[in-house]
Amino acid sequence: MTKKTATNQENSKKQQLAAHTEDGRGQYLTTNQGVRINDNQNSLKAGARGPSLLEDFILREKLTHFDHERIPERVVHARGSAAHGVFQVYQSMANYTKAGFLQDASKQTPVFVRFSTVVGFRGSTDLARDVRGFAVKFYTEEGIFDLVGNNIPVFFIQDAMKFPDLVHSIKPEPHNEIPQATAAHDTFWDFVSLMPEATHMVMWAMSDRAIPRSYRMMEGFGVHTFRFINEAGKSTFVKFHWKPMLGMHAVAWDEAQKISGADPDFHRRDLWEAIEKGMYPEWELGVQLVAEEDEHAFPFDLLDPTKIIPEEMVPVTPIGKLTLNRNPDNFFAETEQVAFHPGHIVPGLDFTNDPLLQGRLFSYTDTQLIRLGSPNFHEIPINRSVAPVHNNQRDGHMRQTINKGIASYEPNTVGGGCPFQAKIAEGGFSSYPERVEAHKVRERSASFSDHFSQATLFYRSQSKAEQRHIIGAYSFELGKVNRVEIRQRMLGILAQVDKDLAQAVGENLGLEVPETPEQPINRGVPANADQTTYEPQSSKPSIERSPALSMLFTRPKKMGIATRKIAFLAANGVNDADFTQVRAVLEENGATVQVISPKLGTIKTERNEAIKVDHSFLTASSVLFDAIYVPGGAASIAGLGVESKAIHFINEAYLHCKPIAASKGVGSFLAKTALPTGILVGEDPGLILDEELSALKTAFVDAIAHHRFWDREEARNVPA
Ligand code: HDD
Repeated sequence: MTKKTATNQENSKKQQLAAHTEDGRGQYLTTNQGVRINDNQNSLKAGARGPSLLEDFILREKLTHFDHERIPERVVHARGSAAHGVFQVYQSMANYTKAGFLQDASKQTPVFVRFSTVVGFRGSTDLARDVRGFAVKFYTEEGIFDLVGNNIPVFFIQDAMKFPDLVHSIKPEPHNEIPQATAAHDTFWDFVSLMPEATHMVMWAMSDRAIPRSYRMMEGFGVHTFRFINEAGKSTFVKFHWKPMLGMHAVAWDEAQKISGADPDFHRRDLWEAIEKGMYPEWELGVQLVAEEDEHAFPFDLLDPTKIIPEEMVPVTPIGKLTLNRNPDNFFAETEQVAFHPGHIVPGLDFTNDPLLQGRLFSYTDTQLIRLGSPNFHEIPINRSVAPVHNNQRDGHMRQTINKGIASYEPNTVGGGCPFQAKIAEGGFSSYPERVEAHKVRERSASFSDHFSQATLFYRSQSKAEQRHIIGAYSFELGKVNRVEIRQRMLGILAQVDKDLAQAVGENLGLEVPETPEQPINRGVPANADQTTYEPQSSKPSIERSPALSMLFTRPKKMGIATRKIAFLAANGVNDADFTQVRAVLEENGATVQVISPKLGTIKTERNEAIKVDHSFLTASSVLFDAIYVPGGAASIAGLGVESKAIHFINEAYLHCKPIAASKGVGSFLAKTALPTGILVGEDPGLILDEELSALKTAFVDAIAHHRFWDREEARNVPA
């Protein structure tokens, strides 16, 4: 992440939004009709103790507007956070696409990006185990392009026909609206245990990808195969990837659950604060390109959204950079009212026949009509194109545009034939003339029926720690399922993916995995179909291992500790050198230090300097920090030693495999914690407990950059 000057943030979209931005500072309070208000405290009454009068237009207007403040939340992805930014391509992509925003390396295209969870309601927690939405609106000079993706590169289902079933199964159960923001209940696992095509995506959702440390530290994917179209009309298949410059990092599952209590806005706050500090989050846009003639060169179908193209088969080429550099001014006006749509594309891009994508092309406009209430949702400032909009669409609720002239049809002569169609050479959009010759059928292509091999590839490509977390996640989620037959059916599916995985989960659930498990039955079959044609086909993964699938094997482009949050545990009498020197080195590296003490206010150092306390142990929790440091100072150590929450703080950070540093002389306090002593400390590079100050500083910065020391999980036995 880099610090940028404000001038980089000036762009056509910002100027457009400025015309719609209101600022009440230094202004009179008025009604919506512009009448200045003299009394905003009392309604109009017949006598001070008398009845209120219907005539009170000020009260009526205020209450009516308030009564109508809420709009329906998104049926999925209801909870989200967004930011403005820019996208810049590295070099012209003209060989593959004529899209204007991908031609010129000096051009910055304004963007608005919304991240979201999928299942929870608007007020739910950020740290749910869930897929994250990663939706990017490009305000290009040729119109709006929305890349409406997720942080997982595949989807649960292969056909949009199943989307309402999937969502109904994962949302809270309909009779009592329990549980909130989680898949861990009977209906979801009932559904996916009957639909083997979900197996691959469920595996990703049980991995650490589903509990990211930050929106800034996760990947994004366009999921479907799209098309690039160049000036000559040639098509190339393309899959889109967003790669975070900070690398990918997760929290521990136990930690995620505790963050949900301590700070349900954890991801929202993190994104907001990073941008406010000028530490702008960045991603590279990467593409996997497949020539048109290679459409059938893979052992899976490019149109099947439950499949990836392993990066080892087709590399991801970085083509540009996304930088988020400005927080929204108003959550509702921008983040809530933004309307994404995979069907918003510009010349140079086109769709494929992926049946999930095809269904999405209908669903997103339809949903905005109920959510935003009018076909004029494109006129809401955040949704407006910066390319000029001229057409003969007219009227409707809340129409903003004042269309001049009498010709609202085409062709016409009374309006001089305007607005007129654009030739392709003038930027007119034309669909790729793909040849299609087929019977009209409701069918699933046989090339979509390998449901397990990529799930196996994913599981086998994970590190030991990541596999342990996947086993833990299945055990947790299925442990919340009440019907044993559903758990058992899921074990049957897992046995198709990896026997050891099924065995480990089965053991935690107290269930047997049969020696030769039966092939799971696909229940997602039409009434008249031949069941055998829908049976899941097991085939060998096309490659044995894909290191790119592991978060831990994938190194960040920018290693470092910028924007990490470090807790300093200190009380009166803290050692000056320890405190100031370690704080200085962390802050120089872009990290944020917060001082946690038994009480709020200030503490005094050994040399009587005052230090502001950021949180007492009452409002702070170790789960909100990336690493912990305990400076020396006899009185400070004694003060912490009588604070059970300080001891718990350390134990919990240790449990969650975080870096912990303590200066020399802190031993009496550490002895009260569950940290290992002596030789065991040396075996854990995340524990820096007995170093001189200069060595401590270097080792601590390295440890924070490493993020987590998951190996600790194997041996630990921590009372936290
Ligand atoms: Fe969807 C929202 C991503 C399949 C129907 N979807 C929505 C958002 C994201 C995605 C990121 C939130 C956008 C925002 O921030 O406003 N959806 C995906 C991905 C999918 C996918 C990556 C599979 C590859 N979605 C999908 C299908 C359908 C929908 C198959 C229906 C046929 N999605 C919707 C929706 C939403 C939506 C109901 C809810 C709110 C909205 O559109 O604007 O129309």
